[in-house]
Amino acid sequence: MSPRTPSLYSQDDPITEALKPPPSETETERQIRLQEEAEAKRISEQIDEDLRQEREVLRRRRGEVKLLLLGQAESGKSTLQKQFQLMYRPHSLDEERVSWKTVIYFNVVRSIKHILTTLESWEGAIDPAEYGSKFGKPGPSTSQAHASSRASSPYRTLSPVSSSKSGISAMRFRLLPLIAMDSPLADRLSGGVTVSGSGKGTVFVRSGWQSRTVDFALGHRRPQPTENHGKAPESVQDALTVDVSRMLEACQDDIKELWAHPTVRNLITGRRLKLDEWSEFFLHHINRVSAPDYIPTTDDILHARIQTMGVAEHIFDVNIHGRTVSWHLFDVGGARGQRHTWVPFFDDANAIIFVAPVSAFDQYLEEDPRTNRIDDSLQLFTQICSNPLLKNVHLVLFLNKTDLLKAKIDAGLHVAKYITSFGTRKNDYETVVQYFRAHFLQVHRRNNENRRVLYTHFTSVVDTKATQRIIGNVRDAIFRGYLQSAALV
Ligand SMILES: Nc1nc2c(ncn2[C@@H]2O[C@H](COP(=O)(O)OP(=O)(O)OP(=O)(O)O)[C@@H](O)[C@H]2O)c(=O)[nH]1
Ligand SMILES: [Mg+2]
Repeated sequence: MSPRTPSLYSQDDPITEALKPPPSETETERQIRLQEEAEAKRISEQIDEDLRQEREVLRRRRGEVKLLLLGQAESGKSTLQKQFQLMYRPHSLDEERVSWKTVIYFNVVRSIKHILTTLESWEGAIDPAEYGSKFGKPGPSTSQAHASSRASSPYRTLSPVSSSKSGISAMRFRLLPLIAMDSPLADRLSGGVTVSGSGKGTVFVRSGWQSRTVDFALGHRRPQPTENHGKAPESVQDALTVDVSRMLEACQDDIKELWAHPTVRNLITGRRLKLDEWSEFFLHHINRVSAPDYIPTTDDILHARIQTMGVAEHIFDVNIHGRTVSWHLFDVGGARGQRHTWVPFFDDANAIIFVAPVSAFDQYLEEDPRTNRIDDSLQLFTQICSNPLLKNVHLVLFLNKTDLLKAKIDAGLHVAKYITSFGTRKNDYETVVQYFRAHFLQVHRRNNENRRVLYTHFTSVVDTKATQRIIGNVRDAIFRGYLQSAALV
């Protein structure tokens, strides 16, 4: 006889069998049993309901604030998130230092590559005497450099220039191995994932990339505490960063000379070479960054740049007036191709910090080089203010990168050249920030059916002291609004 397949309803099921009333059960016994079963069911359901209510009370008592950080790419959202992390979970940043080292090396390598590529694209227009004569260092012979770079470099665009004995070509040749680390560093950070339409090979990272970078570095295996000999996470080494560190140490003088070279300086002053703020920061600190025992400082981490992909949630327990509230911070990717990922998070948001970089008046979107960044910020802010899902959300505006705005104005940049409506107003910091603020306030006024307040702050979110004070104010204001809405529920 073939064995019967067990069925969910099988009469032979051992549990059904065990629960079956005895065959000799009388009618009275059956009634008592049914009553007891009904009572057991009622108690069980009551316990479930009590647990549910307890969870609900706990959630309300602890409170949960959902805060979204919105704004275009490079506006400073992730940097602001780091400031929240520093304030509410400072030790967690220590665990991430080793992954930030990879980002900083990547930022440096990309910056040098960008300088060399720009130099090459302008070399015909630059006086050859100036171009070739400023470097005293003897480099490899041009033919040697030429042959070697052709044979081994994936960066053909960086091949030596034709002018023989050029100081810059010699330096370029010496920097080639370091430049070639661009690709492995990018792969390490992105985990090999590239985002289509990201243009110039921008590297995006998803939520949790910090620990993944360490895992990749260690071959998907975290060391046991005993293997680690009690060392701090930042001292865990991986072959790639060790290689880059050695190269940086060896090329340090070349990098410094390149950075200080009059041709590079002239290209920067003439705005033919545009460097990002993080490039300038790390090249300025190249002595420290290329030291063999380099560990990123908190300030370095705040200046490091890596683009966010999708939405990353960060949870902080915020103690406010003796009450602990769990803050869920959502840091979104601001590039145009990332903005569709924001909407599912609008539903039950309590507050938004919209970050608009006011220093970007002379910059255009990487995703769309025809769109001025201030214009894009205003358009995006219009969408946020008018979105019906967000009509009750507490709205905060950070007019950010004010330090860079000051520096640009001090360097003599004219706002009216890029924003024609600025007209003949005085080109000083105060007039410019107030002008931009007025535009954002106008957008808000025109899209403010609910008569909500817009809180604005002038910020430089790399400045820890000032930013933490502002975070404190924002936290109090959000919390007041949160208590009011909770009282209305
Ligand atoms: N000097 C200065 N640099 C800033 C400021 N805010 C942000 N930065 C730098 O600008 C770069 C971009 O900042 P992020 O915080 O990564 O920008 P983001 O808004 O998260 O960008 P996406 O993730 O692409 O949406 C980083 O190198 C920051 O250090 C600021 O107020 N002043
Ligand atoms: Mg980001």
